Amino acid sequence: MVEMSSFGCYFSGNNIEHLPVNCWLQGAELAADEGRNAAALAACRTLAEELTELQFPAPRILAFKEGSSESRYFVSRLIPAHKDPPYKQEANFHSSKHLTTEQWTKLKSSFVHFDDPSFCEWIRNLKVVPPEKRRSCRRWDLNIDLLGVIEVDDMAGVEQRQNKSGGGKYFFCSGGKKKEVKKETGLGLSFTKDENFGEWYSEVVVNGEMIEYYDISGCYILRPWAISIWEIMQTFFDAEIKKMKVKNCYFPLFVSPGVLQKEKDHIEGFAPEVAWVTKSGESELEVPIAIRPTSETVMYPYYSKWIRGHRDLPLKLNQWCNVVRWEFSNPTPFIRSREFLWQEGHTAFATKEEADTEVLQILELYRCIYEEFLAIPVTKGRKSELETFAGGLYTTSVEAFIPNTGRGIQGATSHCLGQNFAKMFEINFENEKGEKGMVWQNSWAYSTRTIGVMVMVHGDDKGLVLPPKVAALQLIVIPVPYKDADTQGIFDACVATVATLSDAGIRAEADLRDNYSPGWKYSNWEMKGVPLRIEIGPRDLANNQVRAVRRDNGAKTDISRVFLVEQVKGMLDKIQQNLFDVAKQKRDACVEVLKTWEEFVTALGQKKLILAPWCDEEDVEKDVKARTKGDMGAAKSLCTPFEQPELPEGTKCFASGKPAKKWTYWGRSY
Ligand code: 86X
Repeated sequence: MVEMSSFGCYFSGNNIEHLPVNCWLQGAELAADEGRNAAALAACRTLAEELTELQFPAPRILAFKEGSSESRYFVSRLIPAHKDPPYKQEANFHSSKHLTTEQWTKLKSSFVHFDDPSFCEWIRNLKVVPPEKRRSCRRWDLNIDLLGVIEVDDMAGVEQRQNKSGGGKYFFCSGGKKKEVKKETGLGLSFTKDENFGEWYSEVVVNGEMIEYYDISGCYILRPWAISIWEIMQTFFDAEIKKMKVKNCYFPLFVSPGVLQKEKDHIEGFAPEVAWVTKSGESELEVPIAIRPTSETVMYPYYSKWIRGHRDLPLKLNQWCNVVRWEFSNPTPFIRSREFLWQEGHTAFATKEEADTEVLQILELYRCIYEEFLAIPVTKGRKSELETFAGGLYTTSVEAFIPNTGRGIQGATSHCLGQNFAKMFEINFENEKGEKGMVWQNSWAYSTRTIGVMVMVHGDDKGLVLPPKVAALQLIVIPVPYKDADTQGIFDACVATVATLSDAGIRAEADLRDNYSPGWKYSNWEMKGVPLRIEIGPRDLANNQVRAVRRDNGAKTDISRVFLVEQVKGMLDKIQQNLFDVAKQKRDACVEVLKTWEEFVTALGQKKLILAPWCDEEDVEKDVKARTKGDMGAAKSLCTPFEQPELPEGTKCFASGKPAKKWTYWGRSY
């Protein structure tokens, strides 16, 4: 069986002489490289043959391993998931610069997206047959040593889709989704959270003034509304780690290639995501320079230099910085962006015990950020072997869940690296007795992804919903003047209300703009997610009261100005708690505790967060991934929660039937 959900072939016409050859050749190398890719290549090739019946010139074919960075790149460039302006959604292969504008336009316009399920099904079911049965390849010579050729059982479904118009055609098959046509519904959002979550999210983050799209795919402008949330979390976390004697520092953004590749195991698999600087002005750099995707290789050579004896330990450094990972799949603001902000902590200890302790202390801070600040329930636990950071010993994480999509999302990670990096980077020390030892290291990070999870969990059809603890503005005061009522008096009351609340440490402002109606302002601040709105109209003025409206549940309360501060504080606390409670209720409603494969498959189809007994074997997890592969992405283990339900003697693994060792959360994830 050829396993792939993404393959492509490009049929070059005579009209395009200078194809991005490097790129196709790279495909060829890949194909020659591995049996599976060769099969994929052959599938493309046979398809090309069948579809064109030799009416086109020899095709150039690319074949990629499913899920590889190359294939993701390929998909994302030719079927952009990126929500960029159309002119930015261009494939940008290495040699595409050799194409003239016309050639490029032609290439683009000859591109066809195939996502018909029967077509995908067919291509996935192609079988590899031994070389002796191989058909003559006629003039499809590609200088590739094929390991096998595909026998086509049934082309019926495909024939109808042949393109007989001549000229170049590009075919593509993926689990891609059809983009829905955006419907304008006037004010507010054009999509509801339930109907079209993806579009809803994109619209909310923009209309809520959190982000602005940028002219580079996968990069977003973080507007003050988002940054202020980041800063509030940062203030908390920074103070907490300082209590733990962690010091802040800053290492350079750039990484030399030698250093980057030093830790091979760790870099392997990530390499396609590394972004490089190759030029200064017009001249090529002698040695290209990488941009940090994470800073292990940047920092650890200096740990080696700075750590000599036990008195240099522990070394606890943190940096607040940006990192770049050139992702190819479905970029999503905050959730998966090519540049993001994070803190990365890197610590070194004399003993494993100290390292172990810190891993959990940091994890607790991450729980706190999610649960206490962002009002998002998370599960603390340990990652499976397959999901553990390659360079580390064990990985712990806080895991959140998005009920609407039924996907888990890793909230933050705290790794114990063991002594692997110490070995690689020679981070040694001498203990009290003069004996040589290697340090034990940890690393931990949380990123601006936190903000995306918050939007996804709490946002509603009116826009963002910000938990009071992280909202830049906790309360907005809106004057509601009425005809010939005392407008000045109302405005004065608004200003006074803000002053009173600000003095009490509440982040409040009045919206006194005279070019917007109160109604427009209500919607605007609802879109931005301000937790509490205070309206002051003539009646309120007369009664020395204000009207408070909660963003989370719309509840309206009249508050006497005498008790303003206590009442508002109480309401903000209630909102914070309610957001958490509702989120937890929704998440818990999605949890399905089960024991068999059949139940697992059903639950997965119902977007559940699955808790199942597992034998904890890597191959079994691989098998689960393989067996659940499809358009929605495979299921994987999310974490093994530290809080384990009882596991009765004799319980079997849901996937392998072997004796279960633990309860583990499973699901699709971001
Ligand atoms: C893994 C591991 C680790 C420090 C953390 O999770 C906490 C903070 N780092 C990060 N990781 C990579 O190592 C990595 C490496 C390269 Cl070269 C890359 F391009 C992408 C990566 N993504 C994740």
